[in-house]
Amino acid sequence: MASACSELEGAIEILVRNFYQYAARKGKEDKMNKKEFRKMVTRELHHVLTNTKSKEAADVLIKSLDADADGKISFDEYWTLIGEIAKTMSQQMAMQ
Ligand SMILES: [Ca+2]
Ligand SMILES: [Ca+2]
Repeated sequence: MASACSELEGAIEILVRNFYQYAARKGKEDKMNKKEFRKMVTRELHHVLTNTKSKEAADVLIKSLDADADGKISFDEYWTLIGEIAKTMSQQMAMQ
């Protein structure tokens, strides 16, 4: 895939890989528990999200994303966060 991969395809792959990289650390490999999610947010999203080091802020974020209320972040729920971040970036670009 590598050589035939466009920049956009590579970017999508990174987004997908990023989820599994953190989700696979403990327990269910296809779900991020609170700890895994906090680690991901702190390490990967500290430029676009505020308060990433705050446990409380992360818990609020998890609650707002956790559509099925199982206390864990599935890939779909993670994708909602990516979509929200992308939307914010798009609005910022439109204003420039
Ligand atoms: Ca997990
Ligand atoms: Ca969930």
